[in-house]
Amino acid sequence: MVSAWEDFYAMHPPPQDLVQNESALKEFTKKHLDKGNKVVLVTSGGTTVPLEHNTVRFVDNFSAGTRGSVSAEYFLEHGYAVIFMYRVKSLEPFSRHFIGQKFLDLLQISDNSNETPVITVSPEYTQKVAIVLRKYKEALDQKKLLQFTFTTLFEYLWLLRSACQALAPLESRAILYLAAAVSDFYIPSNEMSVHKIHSTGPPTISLQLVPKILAPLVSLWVPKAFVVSFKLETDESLLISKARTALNKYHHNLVIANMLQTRKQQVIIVSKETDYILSLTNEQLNIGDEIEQLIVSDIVEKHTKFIWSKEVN
Ligand code: PAZ
Repeated sequence: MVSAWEDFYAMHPPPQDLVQNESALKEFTKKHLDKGNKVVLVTSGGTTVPLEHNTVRFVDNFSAGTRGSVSAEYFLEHGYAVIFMYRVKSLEPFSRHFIGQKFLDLLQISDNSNETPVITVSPEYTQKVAIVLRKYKEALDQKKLLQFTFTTLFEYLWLLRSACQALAPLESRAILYLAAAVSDFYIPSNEMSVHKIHSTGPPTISLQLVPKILAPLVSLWVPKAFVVSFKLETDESLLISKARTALNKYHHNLVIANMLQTRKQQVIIVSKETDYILSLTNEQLNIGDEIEQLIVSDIVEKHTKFIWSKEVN
């Protein structure tokens, strides 16, 4: 019998740039495998579910891309090579420090009417820019950061599978850090309106459940990798039980549970054996400390033990 996820891939064609992305992924993972580096796939941002083939309207999933982009920077600091798979226009590592008006506020312009204006970084920001820029250039020089974008659920799932195929040879040296907010419901391609839905009356839209991709991911695509999924809830009483249900069902390594309202200050690390809180105080939050630093240190420690345990056995 064909499983729901196989059906899903059969019914939704791959994005046009997938073949090109697959060769970039293979080249990246091969290089880091040969060098003995550890590689993490970080997924980040929300997927959309289009309501029309010629998409004017879509259903979106909440995520600014903070968790993923900040975590990617900390993984690089720990020596990992990072594949960063993110939603178009969500936050990216390094550039996240300089978005929107903040970027313009960093700059100063000196105008001498006869000459080309000179634009420089204001002295009060030079140190901050230099710190971020150095880390960014180092990641690029060492070819340790590879980025891909998605928008729709379909693009995300195709790219995720290809990334897993490229990561599989790294076995226990690979981490999957699945922080993206992925749609649970979608309209199948063959039921989607081709053109913009008319607004002559209230439309009836019937959504279907997205197949649970963690199942083939853990059992078939990257069975030897260290897999971390995220669970976002708004009802605190469900958080731990939902995280445990996911662990028991998919048999991966960790679930990081977080509440929408407090996600920047507190997460719960849930494993088969235990669960515990990682958190920042209000003071730490106010001075700009980032909870992702705690999360990534914790994961790196667990991943190191995981690799040892696989090498011993
Ligand atoms: O991107 P962000 O920092 O705004 O939010 C991160 C998050 C809450 C989307 C992430 O931590 C998460 O929980 N992702 C999984 C969401 C889910 O349960 O589908």
